[in-house]
Amino acid sequence: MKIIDAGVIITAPGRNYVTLKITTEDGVVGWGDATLNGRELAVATYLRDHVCPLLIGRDAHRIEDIWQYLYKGSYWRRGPVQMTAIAAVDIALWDIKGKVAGLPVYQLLGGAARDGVMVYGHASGSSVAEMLDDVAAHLDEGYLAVRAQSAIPGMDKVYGVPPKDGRLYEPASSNVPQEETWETGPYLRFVPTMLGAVRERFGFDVHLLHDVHHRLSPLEAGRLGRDLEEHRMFWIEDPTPAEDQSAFQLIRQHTTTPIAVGEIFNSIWDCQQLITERLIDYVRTSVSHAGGITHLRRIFALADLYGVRTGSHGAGDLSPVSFAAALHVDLSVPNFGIQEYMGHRDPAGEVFRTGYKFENGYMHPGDAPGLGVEVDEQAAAKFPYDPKYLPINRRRDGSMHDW
Ligand code: CS2
Ligand code: MG
Repeated sequence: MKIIDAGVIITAPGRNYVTLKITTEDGVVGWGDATLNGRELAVATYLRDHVCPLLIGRDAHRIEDIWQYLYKGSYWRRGPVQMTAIAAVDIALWDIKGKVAGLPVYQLLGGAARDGVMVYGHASGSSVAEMLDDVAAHLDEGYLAVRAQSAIPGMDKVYGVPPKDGRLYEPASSNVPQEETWETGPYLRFVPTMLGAVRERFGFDVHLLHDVHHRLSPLEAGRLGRDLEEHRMFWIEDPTPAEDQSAFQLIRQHTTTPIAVGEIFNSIWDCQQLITERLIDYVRTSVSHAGGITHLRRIFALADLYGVRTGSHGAGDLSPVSFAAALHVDLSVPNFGIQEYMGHRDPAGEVFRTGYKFENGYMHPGDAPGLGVEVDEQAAAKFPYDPKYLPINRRRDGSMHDW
């Protein structure tokens, strides 16, 4: 089944998304998510100039061969731009294979290993009271798991908290990187109180998560983990920058609080030591940044060998195409843990027609052939690319810090 066309759609319905469209000689279309928040055009160019021309004439059924062709064939290895581009091709080809087979992608991956995919939502607030009300709202909607983030006294802005003007939280909100000020002390002193307030009001039945977002040293992360042990966290996420995987040995020496890492990883080698030395409890690699369904399944299979469970990234900057693909993988793997579900703001729904459903804290991708998502190209054309950057953090002394 030959590929006769491959093209890139850049659209900004609420935020920027990059989508790959692959068309076969039989007229079957597959969609892939190629969105890399803040660096969208890099992936779009990589696809348009270096990948799409090489796809023409290839057999769309040969997913693994095309994956290897694009990975080994570039000579240069890994990296978020290349692996997001390969991911988009891979996701689109699995979409095509499902449509041709008349089966939802999860059926091609071995079928459902569970009835539904437990998801967690984002609760946040510019105060603890506001955050607690947002947790309550999520529980009322049926969520079983909630991530809690709140403003930190003494800090003007902090990751994960919506602007005070009531706008929804979208980290890439400025056409130049917004500079935020960070100090670790106030954060380390406040977070146990903030998360303790969740336990005090809602008890221990709700799965409670928190995203540290790469901002602590390994020892500070060990300290935070120990201070949170009484709150029985589901996980703390990205406690320290994870390029140095061995740093997590120090965290493990100090705390039993579960750790989740991986949303910024793009290959199995980024997390190989974390998994094989059991330095993490959940691996968060996403289908759209870690080489697609084909590579993500390899990462999750390795994790399964070591008792590490999945916890894929699912922020709003991963498009509904990759969120649907994530649900198909989540449904099929034996070591599923949890799936992040931040949702997608309107008017994204005008562009991406999705089939996945939320019910009582669980989601299901639906049983439409393929991924179950279609892209309305006429609607997409109404929302031109809108250059945006993620913020950066500086310490009070002006030095750069992780955001
Ligand atoms: C966050 C993301 O959802 C998360 O866990 O880490 O919101 C992250 O900040 C964005 O995806 C960056 O684009
Ligand atoms: Mg995160």
